[in-house]
Amino acid sequence: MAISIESARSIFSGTLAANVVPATIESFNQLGAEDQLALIWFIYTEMGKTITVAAPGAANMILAQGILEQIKQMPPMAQTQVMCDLANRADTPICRSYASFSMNIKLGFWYQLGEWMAQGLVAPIPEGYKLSTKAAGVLQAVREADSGQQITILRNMVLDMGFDPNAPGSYKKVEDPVVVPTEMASRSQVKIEGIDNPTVFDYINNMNANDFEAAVALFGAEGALQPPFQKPIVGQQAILAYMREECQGLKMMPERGVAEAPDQGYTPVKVTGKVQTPWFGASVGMNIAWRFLLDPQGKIYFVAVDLLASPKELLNLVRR
Ligand code: 45D
Repeated sequence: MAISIESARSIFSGTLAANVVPATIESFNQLGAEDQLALIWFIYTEMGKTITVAAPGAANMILAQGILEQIKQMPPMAQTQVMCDLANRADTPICRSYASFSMNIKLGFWYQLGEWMAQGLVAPIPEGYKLSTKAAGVLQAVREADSGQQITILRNMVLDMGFDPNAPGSYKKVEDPVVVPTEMASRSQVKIEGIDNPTVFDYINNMNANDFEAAVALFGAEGALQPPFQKPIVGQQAILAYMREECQGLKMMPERGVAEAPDQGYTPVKVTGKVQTPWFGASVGMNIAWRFLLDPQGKIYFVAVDLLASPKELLNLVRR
């Protein structure tokens, strides 16, 4: 069979991803806005007892500052309305602005509102708010997930809010400032048990150095990157834009892997290990698999990044 991005997606098909994430998001989307906000509040405060979220860098937040101040000045009822609008994806100027923010600005925006809610400067979730039965079920599912899965669920809940960024008349997307890569002399070099493939090492080491241009240069012209629970992003330019938004400050700690014999010149490589996000640092290690398919020139034709179902999956290097 000819090799395609579609066929590449099923290499190492025995890899078990954390399906609790999309399943929880789907149930969450069926809840009313107030239930959604209260649920996120409960998840966030429960998580906060064991893991701490880092304050976002001030430079990134300048873009959201105007709207945050505007919300802070509002009477409590209006503040609650803004938050419900965001959850309802209503067509309002604030919801349009929110949709134009990068992922990190969206997260930082809610981080600030959460701080202000705790301090009583923004309308809190009413004391004793009772979740609907359905929302309580979602909360229970989140409790049973591991911390890497919990923060992914939270992130996806936040990313989906605001007004449809693809609707006509939407505001131009605001990009994060481009980060300067770590200088060569201070870069870390990972070791991966069972792997000696230079492309794989270069990929991880460049990502850890925030050198996204170098990382993207490892992909073939038609290469693709598939993030957890998403469709592949195809082509170097699209991958670079994605990395600049989503990969700043990630710490990738691959542990082990396996390289299979090439099929029609294409080599499947699976690597498993942990990834940390700057938002939670070392307090949350996400269990991750990278499923690479390298082309005959050793370029990345395809790589899927999976959030794993359990730590047991870190040891699953079977082809199937
Ligand atoms: O609504 O190799 C309140 C790729 C209540 C790239 C609130 C990758 C009301 C290639 C609490 C105020 C990127 C794919 C809300 C690798 C309310 C590659 C606030 C993987 C919303 C390895 C909520 C990277 C708040 C990975 C403040 C897997 C929520 C990265 C904050 C994963 C949530 C990163 C935060 C993740 C979540 C980061 C800060 C999952 C951050 C999650």
